[in-house]
Amino acid sequence: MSSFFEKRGNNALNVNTNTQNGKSVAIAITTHGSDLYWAICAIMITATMVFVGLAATKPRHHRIFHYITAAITMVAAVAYFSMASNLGWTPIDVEFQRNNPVVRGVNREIFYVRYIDWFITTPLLLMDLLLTAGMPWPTVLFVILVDEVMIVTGLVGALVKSSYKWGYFAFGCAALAYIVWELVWTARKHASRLGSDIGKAFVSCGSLTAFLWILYPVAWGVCEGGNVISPDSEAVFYGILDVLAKPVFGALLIWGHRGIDPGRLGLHLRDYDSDPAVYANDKHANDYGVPANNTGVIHTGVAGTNNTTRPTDGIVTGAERV
Ligand code: RET
Repeated sequence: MSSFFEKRGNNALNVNTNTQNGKSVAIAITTHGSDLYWAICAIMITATMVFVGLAATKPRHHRIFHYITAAITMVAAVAYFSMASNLGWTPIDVEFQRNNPVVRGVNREIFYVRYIDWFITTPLLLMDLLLTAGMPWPTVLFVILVDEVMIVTGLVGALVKSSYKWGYFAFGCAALAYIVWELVWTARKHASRLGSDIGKAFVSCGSLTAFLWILYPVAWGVCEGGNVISPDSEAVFYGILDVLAKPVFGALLIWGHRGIDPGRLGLHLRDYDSDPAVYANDKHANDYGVPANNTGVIHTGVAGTNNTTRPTDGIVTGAERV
């Protein structure tokens, strides 16, 4: 009976061992770390299903924040699956060799898959926030670019053995300082001018983000950088941060958006039946209450008149078209 349960236990470290491409790693996760990564993988999958399920309860032009947030937890689920399986890492020689048995050895397991996750998901988190604040797209693009610099410098620094890793770390911290400034100052002011409900939604999610994001370089400093805490403790540190920064942040954001029409944020989105590309040449257009336009020309109208997308709610009704 006991062997039955042993066989069903977490076997990941036996299957995917600490030897990769002919090189072994000394400082690596144990089954405890792997178990925690499995648990967080399950949280990410559940959160994704909840966010997609909630999206289905909304009209299509009200789903943008559900979709962005679900994409974030979906990508994280794959990253956590990899780490739980003891995959997605490479052995890197440590700069500081320690006597503490949990971090003793010449090289450490560096999970590069973490950075692939962040490279995809941190821009999405920023989009969630900056779109909530109604920021202009050039600002959104620039902040995202700076964010990509932050993640890539973190990855390269983690893969470097010498003290030069701290040079990359410094670039990453400068990038983070700029992002935090944009969030807590520029975007916060912008959001509050769009209405007190938008301002409130932004401040709760923005302050959680600013606080959590500042802790990531601290984790990096004691894990990939300084080799101070064990890979199992690394799992706990990054794990707590990631759960708060993704599913908890996502739930707060979606809740904050419950009474906010995306049109108020400048997001004028169309549903299928209000998309000129769909109905323009459709002989059944009248069935949807839309006059057929067999010229294929899309009449966008003039802002402020009746035949355009209303700036207030982003919905175009049949009566307003053509
Ligand atoms: C690194 C190291 C280089 C310096 C800095 C970093 C910051 C990373 C951050 C990551 C945020 C990740 C999130 C993941 C969500 O699950 C790359 C650790 C400043 C802020 C929010």
